[in-house]
Amino acid sequence: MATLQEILARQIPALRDEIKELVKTDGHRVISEVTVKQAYGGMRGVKGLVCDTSFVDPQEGLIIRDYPLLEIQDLTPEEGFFLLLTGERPDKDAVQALQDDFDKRAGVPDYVWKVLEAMPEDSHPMCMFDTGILVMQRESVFAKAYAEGIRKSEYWQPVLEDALTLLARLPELAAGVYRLRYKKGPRIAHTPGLDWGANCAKMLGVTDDPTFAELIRLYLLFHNDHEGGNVSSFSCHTVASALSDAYYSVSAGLNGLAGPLHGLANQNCLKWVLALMEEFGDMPTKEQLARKTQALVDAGQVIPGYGHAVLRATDPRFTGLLEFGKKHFPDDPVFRIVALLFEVVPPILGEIKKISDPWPNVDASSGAVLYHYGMTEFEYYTVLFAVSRAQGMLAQMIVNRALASPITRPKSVTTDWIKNQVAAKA
Ligand code: AMX
Repeated sequence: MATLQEILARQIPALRDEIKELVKTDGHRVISEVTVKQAYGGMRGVKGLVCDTSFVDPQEGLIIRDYPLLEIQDLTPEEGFFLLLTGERPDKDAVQALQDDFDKRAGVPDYVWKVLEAMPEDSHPMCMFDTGILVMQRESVFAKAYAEGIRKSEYWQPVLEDALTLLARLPELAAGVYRLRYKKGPRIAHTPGLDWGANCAKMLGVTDDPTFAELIRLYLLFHNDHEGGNVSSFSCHTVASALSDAYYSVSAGLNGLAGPLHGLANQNCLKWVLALMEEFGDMPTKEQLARKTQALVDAGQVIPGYGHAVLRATDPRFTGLLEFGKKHFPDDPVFRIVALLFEVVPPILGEIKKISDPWPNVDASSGAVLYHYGMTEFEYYTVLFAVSRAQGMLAQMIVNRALASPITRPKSVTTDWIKNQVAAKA
C-alpha cells in the first residue's frame, strides 16, 4: 500500500474536481436555514460547514469515514489518523512507514523546555502544552514556504509536513509537561520503534502496567475528531482559514478545548466524583448520588460529563471507556461511582425540559480510567484529550488547504436588523 503522502497526492486532484463540479452545478441549492433562536443560540444545528473526516450522528455518535467508532476501536491512533485523513484503512506497511516517519521527526527541541521551565509553577498544564506548541511555530515549513511564494495548489504539502512534525512531538511534549508540572522527575525520552500510544504511555512514566498503554491508545483514538463544528475544531478551522500555520491553528483550537464546557469537563467531572467520595465514602448509595445531582442542578450548575450539543444518546466514547474499566478494574471505587452516576444522572436530567441530551459524553468516564492508574492530577487530563484532538484538527486542516477553502467569514447582524427582519416578515 502507498504511503500517506502518496495516497493524498492521488486523492486530492479528484477531490478538488468533485467539489468544484458540485459547487458549479448545485451551488445555489439551500441546505440550511437560520432562525432567530439559532443566531442567538451558538448556531446550533445550522449546516454551514463541511467536514469529511468524521460525522457525529445524534444517536450513533462519532463515525469516522463511515466507520462507527466502536467498530474500529481496535485501531491504533496512527491507524485512526490515517483513516481520518484519507478515508482508507492503512495496511501494515503504511502504518509502519508512518511510525518510522514519526520516529524521525520526534524530539521536542530544548528551547521549548526552557520556556516551559520558566513558566510559573502553578500554570495550568493546558496552558503549558499550548505554549509549547506556540513556541515551535518558528519551525513551520508552511509559513516559510508561503513567505517564499509557494503555489496555492501545493499549500497542503507543507501543511502535512507541519502536521506530521507536530503529531510526532505532541506525546513527548504532553508527557514532558506532566513530569515537569507535577515534579515527577526527569523527562523520559521517546523510544524509536514503539507505537505512538505506547510511546506516550511510556513517557508519562505513570506505571509499567501494559494495560495502561492499551488505555492510552484507546484514549488517543477516541478523542481524535468530532466533526467540524465543535469548539476546538471550528476555532482551529477559522484560524487556519486565514492561512495561519498548523502551530497557530492547533493552538487556537486547544484554547477552546481548555474551556469547562468542552475538554475541561473531564477534570471537572473527576473533581465532582472525588468530592462525592469525600462526602459519602467509597460506596455511596444511588439515593445519595441522586440527591447531590439534583442539588447541583437546582443550584444552576451543569453536571459535568453529561449533555451534548449534537448527541442525543449515550456517547460511544463513554461506552468504550466504561467497558475498558469494567474489563480491567470493575471494583475501583472511582470507576464504580462513575458507573453508578450513569444509572442515576440521566433520569434526573431527562426530567428537565430545557436539556436536550441527558446522556453521558466522553468526559464522564475519561478521567476515572486515568485516575485508576495513578494519574491523580485531574487538571492534566485535558492535555491527553488535546494530543488526540490535534489529529482531527490537523486532518481537517490538510483537507481544507488541499481544497483551497477560503477565509471563514460568516455575516453577523445587529439585534435591530433582526427585529426589523422579524417585523417585516410578520
Ligand atoms: N447539567 C445541567 N444542565 C445542563 C446540562 C448538564 N449536564 N447540559 C445542558 N444543560 C442546560 C444548559 O446549561 C442550558 O441551560 P440554560 O438554557 O439555562 O443556559 C440548557 O440545559 C440547554 O442546553 P442544551 O441545549 O441541552 O445543551 P447545549 O447544546 O447548549 O450545551 C453542553 C451542550 C455540552 C455545553 C452542555 O450539555 C453542558 O454544559 N454539559 C456539561 C459540560 C460537559 O460535559 N461538556 C463536555 C461536552 C463534550 C466535550 O466537548 N468534551
